[in-house]
Amino acid sequence: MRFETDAVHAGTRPDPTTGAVMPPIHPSSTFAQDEPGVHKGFDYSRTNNPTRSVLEAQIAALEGGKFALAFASGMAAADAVLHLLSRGDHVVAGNDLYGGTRRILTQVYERLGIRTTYVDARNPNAVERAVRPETKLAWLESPTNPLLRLSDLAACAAIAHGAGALCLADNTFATPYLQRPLDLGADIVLESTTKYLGGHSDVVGGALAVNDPDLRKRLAFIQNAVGGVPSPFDCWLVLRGIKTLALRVERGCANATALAGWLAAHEGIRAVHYPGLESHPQHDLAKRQMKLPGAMVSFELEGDLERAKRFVSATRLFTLAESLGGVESLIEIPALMTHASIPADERRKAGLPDALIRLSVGIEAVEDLREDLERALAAARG
Ligand code: P1T
Repeated sequence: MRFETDAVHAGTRPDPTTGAVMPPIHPSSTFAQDEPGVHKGFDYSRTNNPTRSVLEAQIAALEGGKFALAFASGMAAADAVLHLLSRGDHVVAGNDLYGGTRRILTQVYERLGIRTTYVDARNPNAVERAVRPETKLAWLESPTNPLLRLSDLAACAAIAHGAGALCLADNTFATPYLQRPLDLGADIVLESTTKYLGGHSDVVGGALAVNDPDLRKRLAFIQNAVGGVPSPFDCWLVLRGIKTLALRVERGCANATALAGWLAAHEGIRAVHYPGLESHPQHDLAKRQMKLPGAMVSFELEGDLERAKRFVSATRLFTLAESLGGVESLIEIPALMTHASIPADERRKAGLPDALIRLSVGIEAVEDLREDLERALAAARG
């Protein structure tokens, strides 16, 4: 089936006992067994749960993967992948990543003897140069958070495989509607389902999608052994969100395209980062790799950090908040909020300006969003 149809139907069918059209929420923590070890496929909800199974089947279908596993957050999903590694193993990661991803790599796994080299992953050669004999994983975000840089996922996956390493693509900014990294050669796709898949800023969750049955088995072992699983109710919220994913992302992209173009032409704006703009250095790659350029935009105002702070505090429709991917528009300053856990010199090395402003463009009327930004620009100037 096509994506929009899968988003509504994959993994679900009317409940055989009641005819319920929507999948039931199964809060049961445990399941009756006929004899010890003989059951209907479920024994304990950390290991598996019927509502979670529906979500996992749904996400696997959307990513074009054979399997998916759901987690309590995007970071719990990331943690499960990093648990595949052992002391002495090495990771090559993009240098523009969600701050929490950088934090778990440097402040949790580095301490356990797993080293990460950060590279400008816009350039596949930089990924290749950083590979060592002990490299086991390439960790990419495309587009990146918050600078909206792209990685050529097919080229980077080929480099990782050449080195005997796995390639992970964090697909949170793109969503499976715009980009399917497994089709491009990635071994693991990570989604923070908190964002576009959930879509309504009312749930925290994460997911991994893979094709290789052995990799699925190893990750499912970690999922059960470590236990970072989502509640059945949270699974159901994500399932409900997914049904409208294509519609929401389509509208968010249209709004973001309009706002990015408008900002780029506006006086007092130093730079706009949006893969849909022809001025974006990787616009051609965006067209090749993504169905649409996404609904995240970042930009820099002329002036200092104080001016940027005045601006983000002056919007009324754009809520000043972390996170992204909900129906409502959000605004933030990554260096002070989502990426504050990255030391200032590391942020500078990665080219992340302190005064960068990030928008998560929602599905509201674009004229209202534009007027809100215009008003806030005037307020920040004054
Ligand atoms: O917040 P959580 O569901 O644990 O997901 C973590 C995560 C992973 N990957 C990317 C690309 C992300 O952007 C995030 C979370 N990001 C934010 C909260 C943010 O505002 O950028």
